[in-house]
Amino acid sequence: MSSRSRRVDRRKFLTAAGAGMAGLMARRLHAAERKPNIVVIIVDDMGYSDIGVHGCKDIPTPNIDSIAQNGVRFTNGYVSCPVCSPTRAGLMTGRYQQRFGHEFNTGPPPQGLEEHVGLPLTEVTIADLLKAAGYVTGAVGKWHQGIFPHFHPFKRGFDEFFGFLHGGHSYIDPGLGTFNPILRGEEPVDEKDYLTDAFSREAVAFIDRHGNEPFYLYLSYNAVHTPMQAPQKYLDRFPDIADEKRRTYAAMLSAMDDGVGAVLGKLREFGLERDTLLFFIDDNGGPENANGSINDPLRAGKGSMYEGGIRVPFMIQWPERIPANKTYDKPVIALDILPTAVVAGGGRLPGDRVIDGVDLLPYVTGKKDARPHGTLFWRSGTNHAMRGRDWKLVRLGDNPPELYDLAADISEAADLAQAKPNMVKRLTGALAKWESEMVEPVWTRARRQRRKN
Ligand SMILES: [Ca+2]
Repeated sequence: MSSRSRRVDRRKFLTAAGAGMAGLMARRLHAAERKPNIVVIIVDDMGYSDIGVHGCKDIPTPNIDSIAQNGVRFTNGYVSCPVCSPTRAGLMTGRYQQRFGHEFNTGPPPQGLEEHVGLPLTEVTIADLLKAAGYVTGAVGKWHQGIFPHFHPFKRGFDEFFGFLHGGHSYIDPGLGTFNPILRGEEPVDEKDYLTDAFSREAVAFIDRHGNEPFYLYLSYNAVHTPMQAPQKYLDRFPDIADEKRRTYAAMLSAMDDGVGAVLGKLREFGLERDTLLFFIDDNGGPENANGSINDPLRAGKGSMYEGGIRVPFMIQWPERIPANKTYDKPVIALDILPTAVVAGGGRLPGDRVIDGVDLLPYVTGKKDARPHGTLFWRSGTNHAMRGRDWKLVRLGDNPPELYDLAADISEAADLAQAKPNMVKRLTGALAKWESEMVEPVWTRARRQRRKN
């Protein structure tokens, strides 16, 4: 919140206090002066239609759904990559990750290249910016931004960390392990709880420790990524799902939804819910064959440039400032989380680099009516996509470009490239211009240099 909007709010509250509600208003005045807490919940490989508010019938997700009911759900919400690590790099920096070469998943990195494979050290993270604005910062869960010590969350703006550094982890008896241990800070711990429950426990404990100061909590569940593992108590919730993979997926998702509920419950218990800006997002579409997820009505899934890879469940709540139970239909992207959070938290956006995301608050509150983004771009090696208003260009390797009208054809069933050559040309030109600002993927460059030496 800017100091100006704080002053405005304060005047409002003082006026209202004069009307004889001194006690309540004193409490709300305190709320208005306080920086909002910021919580980002990111989940892994969940299907687009696997939550209640997206029409799921076989897996109840009351807690995730409650975020949409208490806030705004984005119906055209995107991530900047159809796989895990680059999406997180974009989210953490507010920038297209191709600007700094974080174009591909991190590995496990080849031996000898570990120090190159991770979120480049030139980048400033949302945690760096919120920490500078006076926040205590904590990361819980999957990191996937590099395993070398200089990529550790402690070096990227976080005061606290509980989780693992690689891209995935077993859930049952996650234990000590040497390859990819569960860490508290930098120390391996012998975790015994089901991993999703452990992350929920740690997220709640973080709020418990820091409820009296502005905090930023980044809660990164690896659920519902493979391996498919769930304890009996969650499996028992789904006796009617016959398919074993889908049943395990449902159990894993249900455990994660419980965790979202525990976080929301703790915020309510402390009276912090109204003053907490909370984002919920999925890091890419579901890999339907691998984990039993469903992306209907979107085409394809994880790894794909079709909507099933990149359009995801995405919602935001902040009862103090954002209306409840609304949908927002203009395209937005995970890159918007950083500027939205940093502006809300009274922080400063870096002035020395392009920030591709925009502050969503004026859009979701109706102050701005324009589209937050006229164009959006995706690139993963030789696969490309771009969205210009409702037109979507897809270019996969050397195949001819495809064109879809997302307003009429969310499933990308009818390729209109032949019928609309001028639109293909226009979008291809915009994509080329965007690409001219991007750099070579870092780990490709590192591998090439190693081969030379
Ligand atoms: Ca993922």
